[in-house]
This record gives sequence, structure tokens and C-alpha cells, in this order.
Amino acid sequence: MRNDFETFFQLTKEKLENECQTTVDDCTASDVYYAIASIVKNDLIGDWSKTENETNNKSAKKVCYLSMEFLVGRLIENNLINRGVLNIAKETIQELGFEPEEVFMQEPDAALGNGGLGRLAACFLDSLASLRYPACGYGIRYRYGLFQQRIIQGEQIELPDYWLEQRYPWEERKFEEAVSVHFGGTVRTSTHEDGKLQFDYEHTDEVLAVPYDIPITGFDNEFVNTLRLYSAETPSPLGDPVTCEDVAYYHELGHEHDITQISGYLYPDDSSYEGKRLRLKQQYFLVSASLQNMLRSFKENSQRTLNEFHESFAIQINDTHPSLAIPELMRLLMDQERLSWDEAWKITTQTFAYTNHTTLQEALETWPKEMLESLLPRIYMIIDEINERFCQSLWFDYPELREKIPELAIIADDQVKMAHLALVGSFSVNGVARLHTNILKEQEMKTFYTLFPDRFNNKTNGITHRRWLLQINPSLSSLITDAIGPKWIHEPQALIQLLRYANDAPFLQQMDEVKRENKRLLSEYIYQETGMTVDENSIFDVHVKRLHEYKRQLLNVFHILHLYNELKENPQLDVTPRTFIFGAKAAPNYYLAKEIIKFINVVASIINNDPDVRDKLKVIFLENYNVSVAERIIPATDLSEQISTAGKEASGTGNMKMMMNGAVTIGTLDGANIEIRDLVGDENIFIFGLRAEEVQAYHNNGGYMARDLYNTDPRIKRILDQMHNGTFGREERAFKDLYYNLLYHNDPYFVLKDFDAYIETHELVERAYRNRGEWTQMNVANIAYSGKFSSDRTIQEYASQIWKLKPLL
Ligand code: KOT
Repeated sequence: MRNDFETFFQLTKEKLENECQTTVDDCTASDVYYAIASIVKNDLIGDWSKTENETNNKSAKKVCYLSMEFLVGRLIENNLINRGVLNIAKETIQELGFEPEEVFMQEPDAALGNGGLGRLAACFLDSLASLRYPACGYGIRYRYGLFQQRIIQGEQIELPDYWLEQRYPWEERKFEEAVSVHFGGTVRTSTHEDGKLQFDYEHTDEVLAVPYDIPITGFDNEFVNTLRLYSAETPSPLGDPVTCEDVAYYHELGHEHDITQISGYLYPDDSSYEGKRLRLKQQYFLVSASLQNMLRSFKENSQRTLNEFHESFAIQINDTHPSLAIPELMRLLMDQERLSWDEAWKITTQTFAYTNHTTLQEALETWPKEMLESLLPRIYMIIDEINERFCQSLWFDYPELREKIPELAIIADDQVKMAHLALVGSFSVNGVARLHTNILKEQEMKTFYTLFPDRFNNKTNGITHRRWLLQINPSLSSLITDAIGPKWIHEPQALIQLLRYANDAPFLQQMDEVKRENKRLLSEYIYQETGMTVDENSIFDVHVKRLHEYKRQLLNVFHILHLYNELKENPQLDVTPRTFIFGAKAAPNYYLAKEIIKFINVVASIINNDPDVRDKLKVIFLENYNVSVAERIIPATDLSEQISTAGKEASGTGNMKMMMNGAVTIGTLDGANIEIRDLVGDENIFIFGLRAEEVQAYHNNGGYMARDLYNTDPRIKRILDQMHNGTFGREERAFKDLYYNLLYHNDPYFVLKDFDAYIETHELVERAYRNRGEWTQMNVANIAYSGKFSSDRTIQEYASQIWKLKPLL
């Protein structure tokens, strides 16, 4: 495409006329969106096939990223930037009488993920393409993404997210590459003519996995990878029913419903596990389709023999959710390709690498043996055999570990432990931040670590600086480029050069103005969404992420209530005005998380309606927090709340996004916060609270006495009493369950225990904020050191240390 306005405008005009059946005078924002998306798609299609052909021709190794979630958000602006036409597209849009934002918003926010894990997968795809690594993401094309959240009378209501209601312009249906996936039935064993056992599957239910491909463009490089999402369909069209009374017809309809349900919706649980049969179906559907696709492509395109499969593909499994890929590859290699167990096992264990994303017990996946066996009989046989051989090898090769066999086994107590399967079947196991990996090695997976020390490694998470800085914060990006040149866009570590400006008064002034402007824009959005006006000069204190007890939104609310109580007692108190901004979805059946959402909203309405504190405190809960909402909030954040109970947040990635936009973190020594502090130094971050070892020590002794704090700290007593006695307007029940959880279940996430340190640290924040020059210096330091947290760095580490992958030049 010629990158000039006239050509682009002309193309848009043609698209409007030929594809949208409208004109430049009559078109809607939606028409303009489709026209521009179509231009971009046409423009990249040649590079897309070129990338694939070159990968094949050069027999280049490819990484396949298997994930139940890809939280991609909107792609239009990302693609326009990557293809170098953002500015002319914006001019075109304005020429047509629209605002760019209005047009970009026409794209559904693809929410095929819950939070951190799914967004990480999307950032990784962006970095892989931008660094020219051959890669394919494999996932599910859920008809319904993560629910849309409405807040009604303070409570979360979930609405279905039918994101495919309108045509999705980025995807291409590839029916010719559909494959069959089989469920249920029985396995008949006989002897094959090659003398080995043969396994035939009988009476299975067949499901067609139809791929929809989405192009993943690289930045400024003509490289285009694929995100392949599978949709579940019935294998052959239903015959015309003779009459509607036809029993078989109803039967068939039910059957069709069951099948299409497999790609029906995304399970809305983040860091928790729900052992539903349909979820297990989804997992197997994904891995079977993906592996059949890889094998087919290997046989069609590669000169290599199957023993060299791992030279063509590295497969990364995103948490244990796709770990059935391990027995599935064994099945395909043995039953279909007729390899022996040992040959197949060698290939498999040279191919798979597994990323762990959490140590929370409630997230550990274990499937009832009976469920797995009935749904996937052949897969179960293979897992059983992997387990037998693994336990045998422990018995003979590690006599000192004999008594640990029951705890290491893949199948125990009639449950299949997916983490054990992933550990045994992979050549690499990684955690997502230094502390997290150490906890895996020293605690959660200690015995496995002694067994396979070389398998364990750390890959600290990252985020794509192209979306999370360049795209969402154009004014800051220009300021950075004006100061240090554009090199940081290709090499984010070059952001470190900003340190030269740490004492440059005019630069600091401009930084401050950029933040102010971003806060103004967010204030407008807040007004539009909630009707609330906020003080643009107040501290924007932001806590956005999934709602979970361990993330401790409740601790934040306790701080707010503390300030409120202090101000009520002493209205003259000199506090810097604050705007507390929350955004969080709770899993629909996570009761306490939903109570916390109500609590935040009740506290918000009391504070926001109290004239005594009107000029000092505001509490905003933005509903339906998603990628697009994050993109508005992050550039305007002053203070980034990263206050999880130490040891619980594997990494966090919101912490990185906010840091990269200049926010200062208030946080615990948890996840990647530790690595942020190591870089910026104690003078540019606010660290407080228990350390992971301290939390662990309390846990080992059965917790701490939360009651003692209630009795000794009047600030805590005051707040807890208010929770209980109907101050918050729900006299009949108040927030008794939250209250009991803190006091009588001994505060499992140490909210009260960290309260004092948190309050004190907020006082330091407030003092620091008053000295605007110094505060802006902290902003600069945070941006300067954030280059390490680009997912480009993370991907380079995965590529060189795990996947042995080279860029395709
Ligand atoms: C969800 C279900 C089961 C197992 C793990 C999860 C999970 C973990 N979902 N999201 N995570 C988060 O992953 C992010 C990316 O690695 C981390 O930054 C974050 O700390 C995890 O909580």
C-alpha cells in the first residue's frame, strides 16, 4: 500500500462503496471501521502467506503457543500502527467526519480470556511477530467471551458477551483445514500387522474442529504470524428432517447443541478450578485439533522424519489447561504414525515446555479419573501408562524417593493431577517471576525439582510496550521520542536513556503536563460512564485487576475508610485529594469476591455523597473492566496498587503496564514487584508489608490472631464495627461474611496484619506527591527502567533458552 493520505482515502471510498454499499456522505462509523479493517487486511494478506511460505521453505523451527485464553482486545489500532498507516487512517476518518476513537470502538473487544494469563498470551504473540519468530497461537473461538459486567445497586450482574454478533473482520474461516476430534466410545485392542498393538476407537462422538485464523502483525517488519482459533461444529450437515415430530431430529438437535457448546463460552474463573466435564472437553478439543494440525503440516512441508519433530516445533503449554497435549501427541505418534512408545515418548518430551502461572491451591487442576476415562478412554490409557512408567522409574532409579511416590504420582486417589503430567512430559518448566519460580523450586514442586533440576527455569513476564505505551499513550510516547529518539520503539531497553532527563526541569514540566492531560481524558470518560466529576488535580490511585481475596482490594478499601473516618473526625485535616479508581470482575460464583465489589460500591456511594469529604475523597468503580478500559485508565494513573499478599501473585503484569506509563507503585514484595524494586530502587517505589517468608511462617503455625489486632488497633476496630453494624446501609446483614472471614477465619490474606504498614506507606506517598518535582522524577525513573518488562525481552529469553528458536530474517 502506498502510504499517503490520497491513496488511503481513495481506497476507503472504494471499500465503502463496494463492500459496505454506502458512500462517503452516508457512511456510519461502523461502515468506516469495516472499510479500514478491510484495507489493512488486504494489505497484510501477501505478507501473511509469505511468512508461512518462508517458514516452510527454510524449515525454520516454529513455536506453537497452546492456550485456553487469548485476551487480544481490539486489533484495529494495533494493526494500523504496525503497518505504518495509523496517521493517514486517522486523517481519513476525520475527513469522513468521524473521530478515530469512535471508529475504533466499533470493533468488539475480543475478551477470550480472564485476565493476566490470557493477556500474557496476547502480548507474547505481539512480540513474537515483531521479533520475526515463526509462531502460531492455538486457542478456542468461544462464541461468548468473558461476561460483560454491569453494576446494579452496587452488585455485579453478568451479561453474555456475544462478541461475534457482527462480522469480525480479522478472522478467516479455513474449512479445508478442519479436523475431527473424537470423544467417548470404547477402545478395542488387537494386534496390528506390524506386530505392535493396535487401538481402534468405536462408537465415539465426532466433533469437527474448524479453524478461524487471525493475522498477528509484527511492528514495522512485514512479518505476519497466525492466531488459530477452533470452532466446534457438527461433522456433516443434518439431513432434512421429515417432520418436526421426528424423534431422531430432536435427538440430533440436542446432539448438535452439545457439540457446538464445546466452543460455546469461556469459563469465567481466574486462578480457580472448576472440574466441569464441558471444560475438559474444551481442553481436549483444543489440543487434539492443534496437534493434528501440526502433524499434518509437518508431513506436508517438512523433509524431516518424525524423530526430528522437535526440530520443527516447540510447543509451549500455557498453564496445565492444555496439558492433555502430551498424551495426545503420544496417541497420534503411536496409534496413527505407528511409532513405538519409546520413540513417541522421546519426541514428546523434547517438544513440550510448560509454564506455571500460580501456586494457589484452588487453581490446581485435577480431573476425576472416572471422568477422564469415560470421556477420553484412549488418552486415559496413555496417561495411565505414563504414570506407571514414571512411578517405576522412581522406584528403581531413586530408591531414596520411594516413600514419596504416592505424592509424586500423576494418578492418585482416583484423580489425575495435570501439573504432574505437565512436569513429567515436558523438558522445561518455568515460573513467571523470580520469586514465583523460587517458590515452585523450594516449596510447591520441591521434590520434582530435586528429580529434574535442569528442567526448572524462570521467565519473568513482560508486556508489549507497543500496545501498552506507544499505542495507548501517544503524548507520552512523543515526549519520549523527542527526548531520546525513536530507538526505544524497537529496543525498549533504550528507555533507560531517559535517566539523563531526571533533573531536566523543562522535561519534567512536560511530563507533568502529559500526565495531567491523560488524567483529564480519563476524567471525561469517568463522567461519561458514571456521571461523576473527579478532581483532575487529585492523586489518581488505581486498583484494577480481577477481584480476588489475595489481590486485597479489601485492604485498599480499609485505607479509604480510614481516611474517611479521620476526615469525619477532623474535617480540617490536611490531606491531598484522592480519587480511588477500581475496576474488577469477580468470577460469577465467587461469593466473597462479589461481596467485596458490593462493599466497594457501598463505600463509594457513602463517601461520594458526603459533603464533608466531597473535596478530598472520591471513589469510582468503573464497570466492565477489560482491555479497552485498561487502555484508558493506565496512562492516567499516578499510583499503582499492587498489594497482593506476599507469595500469592505469581507475577502480575498490570504493575508493569502502569510503571511503563510513569505510575509509581505502592506494593508488597510479591511477584514481579520485587524485580521492579530491584531496578528502580527503594526511592522510586513504595514497598510495605509482610514478606513471603513471613506469610509462610504464619501459615505454618496456623495463621495469626486477627482478633488481637481488632482489640489493640482502634482504627481497625472502628472499620470492622462499621462493616458489622449497618453503617453501610445493609442493616439486615451488613457485610457480615467479610467481617467473619477477617475475624473468625483468621484473615487468611493478612489484610488486617498489613493494615498499619499500608496506612503508613500511604502517608509517605502523600508527602512525596506534594513535592511535584520529585514525584515527576519518580515517574521518569519508572519509565526509564521499564524496558526490561517489555515482552520482547521475555520472548527473547523463551526463544533462546527454551525453544531454541531463531528469528526468520
Ligand atoms: C488461572 C487458572 C488456573 C491456573 C492459573 C490461572 C491464572 C494465573 N490466570 N491468570 N494467572 C495470572 O497469570 C499472569 C501471567 O503469568 C500472572 O501475572 C498473574 O500473577 C497470575 O495470577
